[in-house]
Amino acid sequence: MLQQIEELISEIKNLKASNAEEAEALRIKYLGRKGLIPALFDDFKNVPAENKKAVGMALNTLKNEAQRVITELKEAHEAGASSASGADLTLPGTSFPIGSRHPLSLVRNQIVEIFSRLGFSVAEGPEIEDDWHVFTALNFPLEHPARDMQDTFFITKDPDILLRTHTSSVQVRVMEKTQPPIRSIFPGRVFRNEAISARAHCIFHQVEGLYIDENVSFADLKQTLLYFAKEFFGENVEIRLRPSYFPFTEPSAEMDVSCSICGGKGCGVCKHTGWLEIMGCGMVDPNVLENCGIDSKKYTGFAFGMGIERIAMLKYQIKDIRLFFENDVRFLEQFKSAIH
Ligand code: 2NL
Repeated sequence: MLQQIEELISEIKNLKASNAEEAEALRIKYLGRKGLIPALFDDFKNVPAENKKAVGMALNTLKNEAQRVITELKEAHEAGASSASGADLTLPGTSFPIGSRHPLSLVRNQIVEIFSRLGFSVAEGPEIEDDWHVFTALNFPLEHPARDMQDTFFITKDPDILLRTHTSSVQVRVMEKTQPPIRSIFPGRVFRNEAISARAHCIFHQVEGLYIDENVSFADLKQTLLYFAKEFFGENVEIRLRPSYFPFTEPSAEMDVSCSICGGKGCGVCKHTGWLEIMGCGMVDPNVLENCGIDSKKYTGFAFGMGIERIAMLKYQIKDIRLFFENDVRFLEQFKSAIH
């Protein structure tokens, strides 16, 4: 009987089943109520006393081995293509919705990318500023209306501490730290104490730029901004500069681009002028250079500033600035983009 048990053990070790039904048939054959192994257990009573220990141990090994092998065969088939619940586990999973960049980030990144090709680096600075960096160094006279509480957010009783109203404060910090040549752009969030409407918001974003070196001229300003306009709005865009005024530049100008909607013929978007205003610019006032420790006899420079919201509204034809700050996914989803 011992020999018979040994043969069964090696037979069981080599069992194969190609599906769950075959595995179940094997279970019935070896372990079922009328199976081979229970039959051997029944014969156990006929084993002579002196052999009982050895045969008993062999029988237990046989039973354990049969249970292990047949359970493994069953589990292998249950974990296959069709599970116990009948679900097809080879189907692709449910995909998560992919997020998208905010339109202001897309436009800012595009502006930064265009100027980096011209060798401009990017600099950032604090949103909470002092009077010197936001106004005084930039040639704002003491009585200038921009300093008024109606236009600027002061966050403590101390009138020296305020939220920056433009990113020019970062340019002042860079000029104070570094001698020319300076060629940088300054993207960032700015704050103005304004009533919120479809066209204005108390928080918005700017990109300003600054180029200071020996012999920088108004022609350099014009050529740089023309390059930017063509890269951003397309090769066929035209620009025009209109005289303007800023405390920190002299001379100063506003730059318009030909309306991309009507191609300059006149439409609702450009208010039938054919032109869209996109930024302010000018030659840095010598007083500003001196305030920041730069020799205005040796160096000249140009600067410019644009509102990112305004550019994004023109680019995507967005009619209400408040949409940028509501973060409604139905709005944000419209800017899914493969780049940036
Ligand atoms: C606008 C106009 C402008 C500047 C910003 C600047 C900065 C320094 C010195 C001189 Cl430190 N200028 N920035 C110059 C001209 C215009 O922005 O309409 N921005 C939205």
